[in-house]
Amino acid sequence: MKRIQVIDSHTGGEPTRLVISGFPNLGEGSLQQRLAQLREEHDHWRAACMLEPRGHDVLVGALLCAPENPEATCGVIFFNNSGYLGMCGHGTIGLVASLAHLGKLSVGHHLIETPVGNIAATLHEDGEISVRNVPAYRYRHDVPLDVPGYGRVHGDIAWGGNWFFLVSDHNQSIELDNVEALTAYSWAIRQELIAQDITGENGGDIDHIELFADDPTHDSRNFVLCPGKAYDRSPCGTGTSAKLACLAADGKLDPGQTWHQASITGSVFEASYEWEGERIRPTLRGRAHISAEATLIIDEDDPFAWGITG
Ligand code: PYC
Repeated sequence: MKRIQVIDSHTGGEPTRLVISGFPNLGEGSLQQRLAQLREEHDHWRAACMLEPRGHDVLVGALLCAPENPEATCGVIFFNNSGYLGMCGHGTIGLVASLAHLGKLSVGHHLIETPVGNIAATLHEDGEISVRNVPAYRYRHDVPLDVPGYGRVHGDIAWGGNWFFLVSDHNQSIELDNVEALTAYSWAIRQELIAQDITGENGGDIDHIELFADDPTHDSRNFVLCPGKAYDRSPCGTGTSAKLACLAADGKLDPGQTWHQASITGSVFEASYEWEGERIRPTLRGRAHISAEATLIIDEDDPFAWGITG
């Protein structure tokens, strides 16, 4: 039997499963190299933790790694039911809360390595966590897209640690009772981006679709469809970063000004940015709650030991 030690948490309703131990050794290379090794040689470990019967399509995994830089608190590789994420904002908040729960991290600033660059996280006295994300930017503005069955929409393509297509002219109701329709709509947009070979910079896969609406008490409400077809229950840290990049590019939000991004479930991230050359450096603030301490067991006699795969 193989045993994987995990801590489960949720950030604004979106779950994170932090893998503390039990995965194969990925060596001491860069986080990018270790991600490549995990993807190419050990992907079934991701599947075992993320897919049914142990996981589910909403879950995001975070593999705790020793950092390359001894000054960093840790490294992390994020993944989900369909593959790997560059960065994950809600997942970083979950990572910090989980390490604090284990007594491995204290109030203050922490450098964290990810495959798409270094980030900084702060655990505040009140238990909230800020994440200073990788630099974000808008790559293309107002891209028209004819979506079969729905008609023309326009979206911005922006990087916030993952690639996003951000749409406001959608005529959809961003309410929890409309999630099925929002999922079908956003999936149709994603399929059409693929069909038309519309990508992020250097061919980056636009694997997150983000729809916006007004919100009565916050600056905006979003619906974010993740790569594995589940929607983000939190306001999505990388999606909020992509949104800030667009607001900054349009001159609609000043550096240091606070943006309250609500999710479709009603959870909220507080966000702001600073300019860093042509890009912005977003900071997100939120809170995570611990939901489980567990040992996953992989029994080789179990026909679904490595997950139910399509
Ligand atoms: O918070 O960045 C995020 C995120 C990405 C996918 C799910 N959550």
